[in-house]
Amino acid sequence: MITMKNIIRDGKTTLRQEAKKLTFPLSQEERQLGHDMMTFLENSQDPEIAAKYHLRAGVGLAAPQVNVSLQMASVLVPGPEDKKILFKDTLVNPVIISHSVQGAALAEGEGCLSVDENVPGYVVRHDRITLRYYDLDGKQHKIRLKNYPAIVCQHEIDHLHGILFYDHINDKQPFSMKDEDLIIE
Ligand code: SB7
Ligand code: NI
Repeated sequence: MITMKNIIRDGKTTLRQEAKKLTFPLSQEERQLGHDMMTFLENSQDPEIAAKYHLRAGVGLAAPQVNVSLQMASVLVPGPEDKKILFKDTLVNPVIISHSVQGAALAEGEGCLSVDENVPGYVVRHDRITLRYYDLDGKQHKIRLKNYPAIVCQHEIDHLHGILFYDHINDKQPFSMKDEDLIIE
């Protein structure tokens, strides 16, 4: 079971490396990692399990965050009414094949399970993306995402390229953005 102990923190080299692409079929170990990352997200969003194991709630987890330098990330975005799920899958070798010109940032900024401090500021990303990825079975998916799920996937894909959310924050004016950029509440 993945817990906070398995999640490496800012300063460790793996977080700043380009992760390796996976080849199919995945090994049993690689598939297990994908399942374990998704289970972590499910556990982290369950108030009782999260309290019991001291898990910080997460909507995504990328393999480099558990010190595995591979292009794999799990995403679990719950909807506004708790029961509905906006997006759930484990992304293997994900690539953003096109995106909107429109930028967007979360009003509250972003956080990261690998960054213990709060770093305030807008993280301006693409509002809409077309994503190509493979699931753990090797099935190819091409999907369009917008708003929050699109932001989360971009945060996770950044991890696969050694980028952390605060790299995008303007350190002189952390809450500056273009008039055109969308703020997602
Ligand atoms: C806010 C939080 C996340 C993504 C986008 C906005 C995910 C936080 C958990 N992670 O550190 C996953 O990499
Ligand atoms: Ni993160």
